Formats: sequence, C-alpha cells, structure tokens
Amino acid sequence: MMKKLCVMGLGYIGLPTAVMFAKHGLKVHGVDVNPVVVETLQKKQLHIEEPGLKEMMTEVMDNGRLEVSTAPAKADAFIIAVPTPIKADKTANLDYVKSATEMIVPYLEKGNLVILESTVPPRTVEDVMVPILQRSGLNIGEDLYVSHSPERVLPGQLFKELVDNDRIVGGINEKSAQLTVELYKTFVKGKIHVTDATTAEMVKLMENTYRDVNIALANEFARIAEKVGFNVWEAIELANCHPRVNIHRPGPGVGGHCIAVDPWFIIEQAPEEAKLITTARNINDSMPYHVVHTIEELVKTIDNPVISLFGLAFKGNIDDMRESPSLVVLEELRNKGYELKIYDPYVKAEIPGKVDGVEEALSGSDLLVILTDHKVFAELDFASLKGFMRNHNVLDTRHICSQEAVQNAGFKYFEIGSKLPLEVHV
Ligand code: SAJ
Repeated sequence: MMKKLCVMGLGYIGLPTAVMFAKHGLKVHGVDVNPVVVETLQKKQLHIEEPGLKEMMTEVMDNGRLEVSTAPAKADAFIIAVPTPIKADKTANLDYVKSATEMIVPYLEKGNLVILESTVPPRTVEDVMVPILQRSGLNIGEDLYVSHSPERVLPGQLFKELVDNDRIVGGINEKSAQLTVELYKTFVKGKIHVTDATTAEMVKLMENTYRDVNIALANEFARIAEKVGFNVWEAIELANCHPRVNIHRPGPGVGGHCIAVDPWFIIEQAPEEAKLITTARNINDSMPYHVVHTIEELVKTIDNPVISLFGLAFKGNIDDMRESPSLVVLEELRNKGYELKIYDPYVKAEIPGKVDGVEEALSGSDLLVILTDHKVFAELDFASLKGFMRNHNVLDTRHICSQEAVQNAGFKYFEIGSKLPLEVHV
C-alpha cells in the first residue's frame, strides 16, 4: 500500500495531481525547482489558473497532507510531471526529465515506484530514465519499479478529466504496471489500460499526431480549393455526411503546446519512416504564412492599409498563446511594415499594438482578419461596426462568422479555402 508520494514538478499537471492524491488520503511532498513557485504555494497562492484548484489545495495544505519544497523527500512512489519543451532543431529537450530523475536518486529505496507523466519521445523511460535510476544501486524492475503514465487532461477541466478520463499505464515490467494501476485507482474512475512503457509513450504521441495529420489534410484541401475553385467548407460539410468520414477544420495553423509539438517527438526517433507526419507538420506550420499571403493579396490595391487582427490565443475561448499561429501572422505582417491593430479580449499579456476594445481595434481599418475562433467574434454585430472602418472587408480564417450576416451588413467576406482571385471593397 502506497502511503507517501513525492511529486516532481508543480505545474499544470503536477500540482493538481499532487492535490488530488492528498485529497484522497495520501501524504504528498510536492517539489518544484523554482523557489518562487514554492514560496507562492507555501502562501497558499497559485502561479497557474485552474478552476477549483485553490480551494482544494488550501484544504490539503491545512490538514497537513500536502507540503511543498524545492528538495525531494523519501516516499513510496515518485511522480515526475515536468515540462518537455521542443528545441530549435525540433527535438525534445529532456533536460527537466533528466534533472528531476537525478534529483530523486539519493532518496530512492527498495520497493519504490517511479512514474513519468511528462510527454516524451518513445523509449525515453527505457533509454534515458532507467540508466539514471540505476545509479541508486537498486535492481530496476525487482527492487525499483518504473512506469510511464502520460497525462491527457485538458486545462480548464482538469479535475473532472483527471478522475473520469481513461488512463494509460506502461510499465517496464508487469509488477511496475500493476503498482502504478493501484496507485492511480486512488481517484481515477476511468478505465486504466495496461501496456509497456514504450507503447504508452507512443499512444500519447499518436493521439496528438492523429489530430495534427487530419488538420493538415483539411488545410491541404483548403489550398486545393483555392487553386481549383470551390468552397472547401461546403465540400467538407458534404463529405462529412458519409458515415466513415470526419474531415477536420482548416484554419490559420495549429497552435498549443501539444499538437504542434508532439509529432516532432516521433519524427525525432524515426525520421525516415515518419514521412506523412513530417509533411503534415510542415503543412500546418505553413498556414500562417498562407494567411499572410492572402492578406497581402487583399490589401494590395489599398494605399497604406490598416489591418485589424482579431484573436491571439491558439484556439477559441481561452487565453493561451503558446505556439499560436496568430503570433506568426502578427510578426510577419509587422516585419513587412503593415499598420496593425490587434484585439483579443481573453489575452491579458501586453502585446505592442494590442488595444482593449472592438471599436478602437477597427477604427480606420481596411480589413478585419479573424484568427481565433472565440465565440465573441462569431457573435460580432457587423452592421454596428461598419462605421468605424475605412473599407469593409472581413477575412474569416476560422469560418465562424455567418457569411450572409457579414455581407448583409455591407462587408465583403473572404475565407481560407474559397475561390480566388479576391476583389476587395475599396
Ligand atoms: N485546430 C484546427 N482544426 C481542427 C481542430 C483544431 O485548426 O479541426 C487547431 C486549433 O485551433 C488549435 C490546434 O489545432 O490551434 C490544437 O487544438 P486542439 O483543440 O486540437 O488541441 P489542444 O492542443 O488544445 O489539446 C490536445 C488534445 N488532444 C487531442 O484531442 C488528441 C487534448 O485532449 C490533449 O490533452 C492535449 O492536446 C495534450 O495535452 O496533449
């Protein structure tokens, strides 16, 4: 029976996981290398946002089940939930995984379990973690158990998904997997599927790669539509009437810290074989540049055009800008010297050129470009906004506004994946 847990990394995944285990009766020692994070948490304040987290964390800190520190402590089980960013050469930066593993080595004892939750390239547990853990002198698989159980939860509804989602547990051997299942059963109500460590690593990467490749296919159809001359959105809707077809949505590109990153972890391990995955990644990465090209075509007949960019977040109704295609569009247009007005009601960060209201973001503008599928953008009342703009053009890269409503309000409506050439309102 596991009673004491040490969680390495107190970010979006590690902290809620630590809190959940504490809430369910375990004694949890949480570790973060960043002293500012540890000090903040010790004051029962949060450095991340997640509904319900603050209340639950306060409760388990008050009853003594959760303590936080910059140094590990002895425990029955260790969970590593640290970031695995991507390097400029598109390979995984495993420095945090390595250093967290190294940090726990002096604390390991016979019978302990070590679980990696971070998303990693296949074979990381076997080839990177196990050799480090061997330094403990313990016999891996017999005296020390090791497994991978990838996190698969969506920020914003973490606590629900931690409990309800199915979980994948990949052990380096059966006993490791079995102990890991027992531990997560503390609070997981979803099904727990058992496999080996490398398969578990791949499962996580395959889920996100599946989505990336499908989005790339949708984006490729959009480009084909522009060349051949049909509307991709209508064609996708019709194709998706087939019971076994589910074409994804074209757009300005793929953002976020998962789908735009994880496929590279597969490519890194098998570049010759991962041809489709590499092509898909490149197609999705090219989309912001395609949007920029389309914008340039639209404004080329206008003197000193003013362009309003709506949406910085990588997807709708959130404030997260990580890997957002909007940032590429913004930077490209800025480098080309265009006058830009930027608006995103969700994003609090200071961005040069960002304004706070719709009216200010549209004043004197020649083209409104919708880059993020925020619900508030789909609900814009174009008739009342017309007066603020110099020319009345909308480029809807997400296909979220009603074309009819935009046109009825006296705007020209353009989208990615419909017929060129484009004739703007001037
Ligand atoms: N996107 C499109 N077209 C689509 C769908 C999405 O262009 O048809 C774009 C979005 O606008 C966004 C990007 O793709 O820029 C990614 O968004 P997303 O909603 O597909 O995914 P994430 O990154 O928010 O979360 C994903 C989820 N994985 C899968 O759906 C397989 C989530 O369940 C994972 O927990 C998360 O990655 C993760 O942490 O790995």
